[in-house]
Amino acid sequence: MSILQASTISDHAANAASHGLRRIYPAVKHPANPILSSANFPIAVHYVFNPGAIKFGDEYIMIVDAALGTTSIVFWLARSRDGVNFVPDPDPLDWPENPTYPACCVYDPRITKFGDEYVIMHASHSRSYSGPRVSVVKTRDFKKFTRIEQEMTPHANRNAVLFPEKIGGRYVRFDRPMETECGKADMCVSFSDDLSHWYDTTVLMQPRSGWDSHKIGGAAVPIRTEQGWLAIYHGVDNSSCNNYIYRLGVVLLDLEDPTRIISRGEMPLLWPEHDYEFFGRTPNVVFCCNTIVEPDRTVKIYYGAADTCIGLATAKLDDLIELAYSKADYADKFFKRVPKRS
Ligand code: BMA
Repeated sequence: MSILQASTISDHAANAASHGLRRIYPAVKHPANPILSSANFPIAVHYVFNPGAIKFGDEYIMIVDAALGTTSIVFWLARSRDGVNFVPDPDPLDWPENPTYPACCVYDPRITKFGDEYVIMHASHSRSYSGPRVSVVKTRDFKKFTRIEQEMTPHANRNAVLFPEKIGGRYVRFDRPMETECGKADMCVSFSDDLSHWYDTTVLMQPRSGWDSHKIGGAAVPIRTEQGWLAIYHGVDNSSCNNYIYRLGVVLLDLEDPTRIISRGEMPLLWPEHDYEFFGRTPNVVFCCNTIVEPDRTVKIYYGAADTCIGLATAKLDDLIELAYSKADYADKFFKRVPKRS
């Protein structure tokens, strides 16, 4: 075997596990990856990625970004009995129109179960406004979807992720208002009384040096744990000379005050390692919209790979909590030896 054949090298988590380093690399990518790609679809879909995912009845369902030949993205539902083998429905979802913000592209759906309903927050682009905005839709059955009108904001915004319960009597979400599409962007927390008007937007985290140095944003719906809200977020690194690299990491937040960080892991959770994550519509991307927590505290992390296909990784919830306390030990030891320029 040639060491240059990246796709034949097992992923870091699997290698690390065999060396007893599971704590640093807690997520293991599924051997069947990519578990869903455009070839599985009944019509010519070019790319499928960034799925919202949830358990509904006795099925696992994903709502995926499906990029058609016209380059616009539609939402398409795929179903599975085992969480690994997914079959797309015959047609895309019947998504409700937005009269006040007519969308020409929708993407990155995050599904939150809230009581008997499912609330889906996603990004939309409209020809009438510059930059994306957050759209919100609800459903009870994943057949009929109803729009929840949003107050129009001056800034573009996306990566909205609704918490699964009210905190202090208010709805809470992560979001990411942006002044420019490609500038640095912070991950924020906003509040609402009605899911339509969002206020008290507070910067939760900013990019820092390393794997999340350029832009950061919410990824999956936060998980309530005894230690705090465990949130997976994405970080963009622009240190590569010709590209961005998208990775995932974790942060632990106060259960009563989600604007308070208990600990932000310095080590990333998931990053591109394989051909299906390196090559595609957008190279070097892993991007997550939802996880599913199983009764045995295994977390299924569904993720878009290179904006082209869909992967699955699993991790133990307790290892993710531990990752929130991880330190970049080697970098700290190495770089502190380098004297500062006076
Ligand atoms: C983000 C979003 C995602 C996409 C990622 C990488 O800004 O647009 O939908 O997966 O970029 O291209």
